[in-house]
Amino acid sequence: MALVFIALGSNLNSPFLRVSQAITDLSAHRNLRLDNASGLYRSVAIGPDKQPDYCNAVVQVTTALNPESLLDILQDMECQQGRIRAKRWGPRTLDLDLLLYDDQCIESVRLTVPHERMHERAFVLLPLSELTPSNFRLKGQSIRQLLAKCSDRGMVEKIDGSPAII
Ligand code: A4P
Ligand code: MG
Repeated sequence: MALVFIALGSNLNSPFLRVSQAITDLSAHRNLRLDNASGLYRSVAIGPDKQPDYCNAVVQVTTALNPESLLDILQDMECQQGRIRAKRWGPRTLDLDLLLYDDQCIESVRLTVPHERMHERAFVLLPLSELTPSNFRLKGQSIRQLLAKCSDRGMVEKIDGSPAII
């Protein structure tokens, strides 16, 4: 069994409902066990043009699936929620990224794990910090250290308004 972290993002067609529904769908999948889910975050979009704000979250899942099979499932779920891949970093109904798969480093045509940009994005690091132990390290650094260097640190807030504990 592998311990996996998945990032969820949406900024079209009721983003908060999209992300909540995706968490429900992940928990209902017979090949996945949802162990934990972060709260929901509102974040200013990083990317081209002016885009609506995102809803972001991270979940922790246990699975016997290999990384590529898991990616198949995530991409199916994105399609079911009506995602059309128009342009890179463009607005989307649902984006599901495989952040971490145990402590594996994967470089294949379809997959880069750990996710290439996760260490520099507060909209990933803040929800992830709810689920990881205090000794968690990425690229040798704690989430607090990584967040101090994030350009979007001030553009991410937890939905219930409570400050993220970090
Ligand atoms: N791929 C490679 N590695 C992975 C991985 N670890 N997990 C490949 C998932 N997919 C991975 O992805 C393009 C290809 O990446 C896939 O075919 C897969 O084989 P995509 O989802 O079609 O395209 P994308 O999401 O537009 O590209 P990318 O590079 O994944 O974008 P990011 O880095 O995920 O950024 N701003 C805010 N506030 N919140 C957001 O959630 N998200 C993005 C997307 C931009 N700005 C944002 C947010
Ligand atoms: Mg993606």
